[in-house]
Amino acid sequence: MKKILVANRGEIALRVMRTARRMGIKTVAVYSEIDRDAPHVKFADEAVCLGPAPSAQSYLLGDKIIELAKSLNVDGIHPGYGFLSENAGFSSAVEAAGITFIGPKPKAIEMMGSKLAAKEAAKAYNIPMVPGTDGAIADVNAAIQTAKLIGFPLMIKASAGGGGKGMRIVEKESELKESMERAISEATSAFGDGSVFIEKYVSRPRHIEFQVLADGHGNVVYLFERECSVQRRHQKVVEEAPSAVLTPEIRKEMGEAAVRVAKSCDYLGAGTVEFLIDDKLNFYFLEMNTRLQVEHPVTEWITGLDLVEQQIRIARGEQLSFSQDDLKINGHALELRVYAENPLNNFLPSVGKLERYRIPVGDNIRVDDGYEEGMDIPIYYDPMIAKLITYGKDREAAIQRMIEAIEMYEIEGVSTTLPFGKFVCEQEAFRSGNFDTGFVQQYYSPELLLKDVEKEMQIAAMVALNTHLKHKKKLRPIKVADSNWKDR
Ligand code: MV4
Repeated sequence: MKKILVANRGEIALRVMRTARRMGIKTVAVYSEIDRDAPHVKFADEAVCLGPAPSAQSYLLGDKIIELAKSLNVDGIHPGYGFLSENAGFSSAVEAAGITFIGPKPKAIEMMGSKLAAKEAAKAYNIPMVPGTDGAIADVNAAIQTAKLIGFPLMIKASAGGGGKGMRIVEKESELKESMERAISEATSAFGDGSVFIEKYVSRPRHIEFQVLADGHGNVVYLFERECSVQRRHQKVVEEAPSAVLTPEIRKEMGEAAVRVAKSCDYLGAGTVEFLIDDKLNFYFLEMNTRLQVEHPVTEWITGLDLVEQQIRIARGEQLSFSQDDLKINGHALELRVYAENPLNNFLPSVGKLERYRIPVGDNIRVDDGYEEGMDIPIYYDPMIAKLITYGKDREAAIQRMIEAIEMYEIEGVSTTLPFGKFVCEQEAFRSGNFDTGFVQQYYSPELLLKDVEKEMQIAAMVALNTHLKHKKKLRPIKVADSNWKDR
């Protein structure tokens, strides 16, 4: 593989190209008109404009990207995350054009894109799943029968949904009919597929996902877990590896289940198997994400592996160069997603210009970003500015380093989730490790954050006043009589 096209933008495009360059592979960037001066465009060996800013006219134009790749003699296409990354049609068109798709085969993407197909495949591999219906339920009467078996509360989920889209909780039988009808009609309009199914509702679960790697020679390993329970409306905010609650025994059980999920769809490359885990540490397979995930750096830090390098090696047909027994967890890593959003105003996107932008530097700090000082954060894409990742010998040290790194990070011109990240790191519930997906709802309020911010502003004002008073003494103006300046 001599030349790779990265079909993405921002931090992930840059991150993929850095590894490619290190491996001696040439890079091609694609970009929209608004990203003309973006770092990923400047970094690449070659760059081609796709079209206007809206993704439907640029980053989602799969056929145009493939045509470009052919004309530039590209050997492989890396899709990053989002955009075309989990589009089976794209992956299959790439391969049909004689180019390597750096990711799984279309069949696996398609299977795991359907929650029902995923559960069906997993069933044969002895993977724990939440009790519920085996197939789609269309009929309210069938739903009532199922509900009687599994009990309330329950969840209706869209088969084509995922990441929290197309889900609803049903507390009691009287709500079931209307919820079913709504879920089906929503799924039909949102995904063009009205299939829904029912599961028992697991209350206040933790969200723990396992990273897997599968090569084309039958080797599949797990690179341990990421704890992603600190979420806001299904948007992850803080992720960490390893989880504070897994015992070595449960970790092994879950990891081996994740490997079986990968085998059930003949997986290739880097993938993530999501589990729900309840307060008794029972775990249930939820879904598999067939892409490199935003939060992959925490796994890289605790395993010492470069996941993009692994993806490229696997795509080139190489065997994994290590086995499960070679893999060990080393230390603890934390990631904060730095969004251009205002945590004091309902996390509304705060787009605008990065008037000042200075990243924290030092040991045990990694920043993956795709912006520079002076750039605008466009309204057209995800408002994530950067990922701030810290490392420590243990969880406590990683959290402490995160707080220090947040304090060193200077961003002016837009509001960000940096103060929110610090707030999370300082909560007793977070520090103890004893939290679940209800964390943000339970502990966060803009009023509490405002108190923090005001306290800091007061301290800053006091420091400024103190400095001023100290200097005032030294800078007392000299008497006019001592001056050499003469009035004329
Ligand atoms: C659930 C659940 C409780 N019970 N399924 C949300 C994202 C999607 N991947 C699945 N999700 C959930 N499925 C059952 N049977 C609770 C959630 C859920 C959740 C899961 C992970 C992370 C955050 C969450 C927030 C609310 C609900």
